[in-house]
Parts: sequence; structure tokens; C-alpha cells
Amino acid sequence: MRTTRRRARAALAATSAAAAGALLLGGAVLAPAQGAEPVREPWRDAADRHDVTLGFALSPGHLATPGYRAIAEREFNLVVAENAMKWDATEQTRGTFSFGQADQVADFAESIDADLYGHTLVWHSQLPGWVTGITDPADLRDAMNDHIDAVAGRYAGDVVAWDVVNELWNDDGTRRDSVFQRLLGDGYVAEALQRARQADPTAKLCLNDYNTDGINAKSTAMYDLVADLKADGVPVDCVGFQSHLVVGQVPSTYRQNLQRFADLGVDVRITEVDIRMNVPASAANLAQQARDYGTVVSACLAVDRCDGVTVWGIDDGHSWVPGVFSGQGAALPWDASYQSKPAYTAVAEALGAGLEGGEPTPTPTGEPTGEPTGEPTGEPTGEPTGEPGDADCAASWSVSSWNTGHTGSVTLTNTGDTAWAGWAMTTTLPAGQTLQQGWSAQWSQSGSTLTATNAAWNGSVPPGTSVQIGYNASHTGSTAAPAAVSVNGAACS
Ligand code: G2I
Repeated sequence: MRTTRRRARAALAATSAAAAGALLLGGAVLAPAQGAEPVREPWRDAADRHDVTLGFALSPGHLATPGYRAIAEREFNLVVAENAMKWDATEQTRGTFSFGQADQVADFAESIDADLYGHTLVWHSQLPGWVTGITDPADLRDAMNDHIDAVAGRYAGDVVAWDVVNELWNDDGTRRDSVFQRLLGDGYVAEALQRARQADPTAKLCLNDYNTDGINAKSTAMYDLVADLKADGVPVDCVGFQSHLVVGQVPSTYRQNLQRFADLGVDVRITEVDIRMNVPASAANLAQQARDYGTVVSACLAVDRCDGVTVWGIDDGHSWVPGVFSGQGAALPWDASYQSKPAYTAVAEALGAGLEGGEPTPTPTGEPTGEPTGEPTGEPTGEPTGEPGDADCAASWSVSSWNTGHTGSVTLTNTGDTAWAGWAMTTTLPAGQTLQQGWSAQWSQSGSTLTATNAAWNGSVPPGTSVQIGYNASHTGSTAAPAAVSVNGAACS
């Protein structure tokens, strides 16, 4: 075991010295880098107020680049190794462990007083050939146990959570083929979790996957497994949702999915978010990407057991996306020159980050929305109000309920030809429903009228794009979705 200490996150509400020190580098303000933009409070300081962590995937070699390093030091209070703690990086030869890069990641996390997140112990990918070549189950079990003992044991006490098993599912919810699945069967997941608990009794132990972000066959398979593991007393503390997303496609059930896992009694985390698009990036896609990042962060903040959000990298110049998805990229909140993108501001605003030395939660420069007032803002729709045939919006409303409450997920789509420069949605809640809390908008209820006005970061909605918002409500029996929805006074289809 190394001797570094775990960061006491809740005790660190104050602005970090590292963050303040990183503001200036060579006389230039680095984050955000565009001179006309206000300088935001660091993400990590705003995140501390919510008792969540904002993380990034670190490849330690990039720290030699000043622009990268300054953002890393300023914005994040959690660090995960992008590759350095994987099996091929730590045990390329059986029984011979190399922790050089992994230690650099751990040391950097400690140097900025950030949590260290462990990724990953058991995964079908980035496995050395000697592991995939094993044919005897007992031999593989020994190899897996020894690997977990060595890697989790080395960082025991330092790592707040481990992705113990990564990507165990196919998209249809069946088990993914791997040497572990083939030789050890379904039980390898429980075995790995139990071994990890022995190796590091204090780290939370997680299962992590992609395409499990909304409610679907794959996430339901994960859900059922976690329920079974907990029923059997197997140590599973958390589930990671990678959220490698496509612009404009945050699943409508995103928050609801996080909540159902939280309700099972595990913590959740967005572990690897990036939001890709065709490149070169259009302004419309960058704006949609900002809304999507805001939706992701807001969803986490709306779920009590969500520990935080990790971005899979910092800048578009160091991202796995272009190498795997031809013609796509621009998936991260900073561009390849370390200039902040609209997504950076959206995350800051979702966290309630204020201006440095100034106002809390300001309206971003360049956004035409102004303060949401409950009234339609800016140029409304160009259409008269109220006629269903004149609608230039579409609304989809889904409700997921339990005994006394329900969650509503709402997608509002601009079906007109003109961008919404701010929006206000109104509807009538069925009798007995009372708003408790909402996200990605400012929500209020007066009598049975429910209103949601845009947040500062999602007011601008170009034609053909959508915003996703949601809320929790109590109910006295009826969990029906509202019958009719209006945006800026026009009835939606
Ligand atoms: O694929 C995206 C992520 C999906 N979830 C699990 C994550 O661990 C995974 O991360 C990516 C890294 O971002 C890439 O950097 O995992 C890839 C491997 O599956 C990483 O790519 C590998 C390249 O394939 C190797 O050729 C290269 O040697 O990165 C290695 C180190 O640069």
C-alpha cells in the first residue's frame, strides 16, 4: 500500500489554492480562455457545494503541456487514469507489476487535493495476451485474484472507488464474451467484487458500462444483476454510467435510470462522459452539446446518491473519439487549443458556478435569454398562441412512478423555423400532483399550473433541436402525464 491519504471531500468547500494559482499562466487567463468571456469559478469549487466531484481522465504524459495542466489543476476534484491502471499497463508480464504511470496519476491527484478513482481491475479489453491465452479456470482465477490483490492493494486507502468489473454486458443484456465469462461463468463478477473488498476494504466497489445511460435492455440487465448481488450479500457499492454520448441524444430516461439504481441502494456516477459530433463542429452542434452536458450534470445533481461526473479527458486534441469514430470528435468541453467551449459554461452553470469574485450563477455572455421570468423571453415563436395547429413545438412527457411520487421526463423540441431565444413551458398537472423538485429549468407550480422556464445554459434552442428537463412530484393516486403542453404560449403537438 502507498502512504498517501484519501481526500476528505466534504471538508473542502473553500476555493483551492491550486485552483487560484492556475488562473494565470504566463500572464494569460487560461480558463475560460476567450477574453470576452467572464472568468468562472472553478468547477471543483462549485461541485464541492453540492458534495459531488467533477473528475477527468488523465494520461499523465499530457501534464507536460501547460494549457492541459492548468485546466487539470483548476477545474477538477477527482482524477481517474485513462489507461494507466488497466491490466496491460500494470501487469504486462504475469507477476511483474509496473506502477510508474499509475503512480503518476495518483501523485497528481494528491498534489491537487483531488479524489483518486480506480479504473479498472477486470475488463475484456486491454488484456495482455498471457491472460487471454489462459485455458484453465483455476489458473485464470489465480491470475485474476493476484491482479486484484496487487493493483487494488497498492492503492488501498487512496482510491475512493474502483471500477472492479468493466463492460460486462452486450447491448442486448446478455453477458459479453470474455475469457473471464468463458472460464469462470457468471460468478466471476461476484468473485472479483469479493476479492477487491479484501484488497481494499475502504474503496467503494463499482460495476461500470456504456450504453446503460437510459433505461434499456442493457441497463436493465445491470439493474437485475446489482439487485441479485445485493440480495446475496456481495459487496457492490456503486454503478458507473460511462455516457459516451452523441450530440442531441441524451436518453430521455437518463435521470430516471440513475434514480432507479440509487433506489436499489447503490451510489451512481457518470464515469466517462463525452459528447461527440461530426467534425468540423457546427455552432448549432456545439450549442446542443452544451445543453447536453448541462443535462448530464443536472441529472446527477438531481439524484441524491450521484457522486459526481467524470469527463473522459479535457480537450478535443486528446480524445479517443476520432480514432474510433471516423469523422467525429469535438466531444470534450475544451477544444484542441485549450479554449473553453459552450459546454464548459453549461457545466459551470449547471453547478451554479459564479463569476470569479462576482455574481453567483450569472447569465452567460452571448446568450440571448436574459433572466427567465416565467414569461416568454426574446422573440417568441412568430405564431399566435394556443392553436394546436400552429404549434412549433413538440413535447414528449414520460412519467415513472412509485407509491407516493413520480419522476417526469420532458423533451421539448423546436419544430419551427426560428430559434427559441428563451422558452417557458406551461401545463396543467393532474389533480393531486405537487411539484417537489426539478432540474435543467426553473420550475414552479401555482394551483395546478406547472411552469418551467429555461436555465441560463439551455435557453437557446435552434430549429430541429430539443431540450430535456425533468422533475419529481408527489401524488395522491393519479400519476398520469399532463394532457397538453405549451411553449411560449403555443400549444405543442
Ligand atoms: O473507449 C473509450 C473508453 C470506454 N470505456 C472504458 C475506457 O477505458 C475506454 O477508454 C479508452 C481510452 O480513452 C483510450 O485511450 O480505452 C481505449 C482502449 O480500449 C484507449 O485506447 C488505447 C489505444 O487503443 C491503444 O492503442 C493505446 O496504446 O490507448 C492506448 C494508450 O494510449
